[in-house]
Amino acid sequence: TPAKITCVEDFRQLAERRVPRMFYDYADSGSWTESTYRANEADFHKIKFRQRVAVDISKRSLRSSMIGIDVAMPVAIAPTGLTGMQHADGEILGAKAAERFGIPFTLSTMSICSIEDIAKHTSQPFWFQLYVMRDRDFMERLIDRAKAANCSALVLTLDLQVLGQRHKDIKNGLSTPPKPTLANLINLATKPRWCMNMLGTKRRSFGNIVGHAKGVSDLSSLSSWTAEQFDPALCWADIEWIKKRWGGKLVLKGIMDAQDARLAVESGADALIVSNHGGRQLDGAPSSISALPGIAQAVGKEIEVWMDGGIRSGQDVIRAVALGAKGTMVGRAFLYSLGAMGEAGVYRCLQMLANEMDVTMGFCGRTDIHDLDRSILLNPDVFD
Ligand code: HOC
Repeated sequence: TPAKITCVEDFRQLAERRVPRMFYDYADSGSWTESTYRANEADFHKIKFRQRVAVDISKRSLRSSMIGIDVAMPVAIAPTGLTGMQHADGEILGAKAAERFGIPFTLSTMSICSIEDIAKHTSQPFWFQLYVMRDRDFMERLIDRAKAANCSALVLTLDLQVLGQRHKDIKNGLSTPPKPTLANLINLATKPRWCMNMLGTKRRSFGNIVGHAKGVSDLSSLSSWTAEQFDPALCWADIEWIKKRWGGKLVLKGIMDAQDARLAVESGADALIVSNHGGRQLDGAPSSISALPGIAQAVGKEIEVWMDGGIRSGQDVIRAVALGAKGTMVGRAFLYSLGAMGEAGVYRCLQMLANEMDVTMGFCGRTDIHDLDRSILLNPDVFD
């Protein structure tokens, strides 16, 4: 029951019960063998803390900043596709919970609720995630809409120019909304709460690309649309163009290599995100946390280095910060809590992460998130 939820894994299990199979699987899967997806989570457990005692830890603070924006803890909600299918109006609910908690929310281009929906339901600036598409006019329109909505950062995804195959999505016949097949109807009959919520909203297909991607609803039309639209010729010159056109804070997502990290620094971006897209793209790539130290070292203090992928607790955030991340992003922890309990679930999940971070920091004998570095770990060189 919701009262017994004490960790992200509990949210995952509840979401699995409450969210229709195809959307739960969409959130909870990786590409091909899912080895990278699994490594993202497993590698965090290879990092061991140094427990310290008899240090005055009575006053502790997690407050930090990400690209100059004050945050209650160094965690932002990651951009996730089809979020409004985990729970009706999911992006709006996630943005509201993040705003209430004091952390940034990132809206995906492939969201159900639109940029304008989020702007209407929040009062703080949120972040917008963009892909590089062949249709530059469409990109410009999206950028202009994000500007008009007062978004305070553009998060540019660089690792989805081709699509990693996700077996479960194909097998489930992923579509939004679900097609009324017998299998889907049987599954939906076991999800009355989700159905009731969904009946109460009109937001059931892609809010940002509507009008541009006519007829895109199921996996095959979505895959063809992304294959047509997402520009495989993307190169660093495009990033320069986007930076100019946007004119605000720019964050590059999907950096897994120290050489690319240097190019990201040279591009003038404000931050980069060490990310393998939650193990959903290049299966066989290393886990994000194992790639973080090398990239952090290559970048130094020139721009902020963040990471995402595999964070399932506040302890994982502390591990990432210790290994050089100025910020982190959570995708699945957000989706599980949203699917399980809507806005209240997301808020509770953020509280849980903060509490785990706070206590872990105390066990390490530190009182301020800014004082965390490799010295709080027993094996800081585990991924060197
Ligand atoms: C067929 C889905 O980044 C993800 C998102 C959105 C991808 C759009 C194409 O699922 O990893």
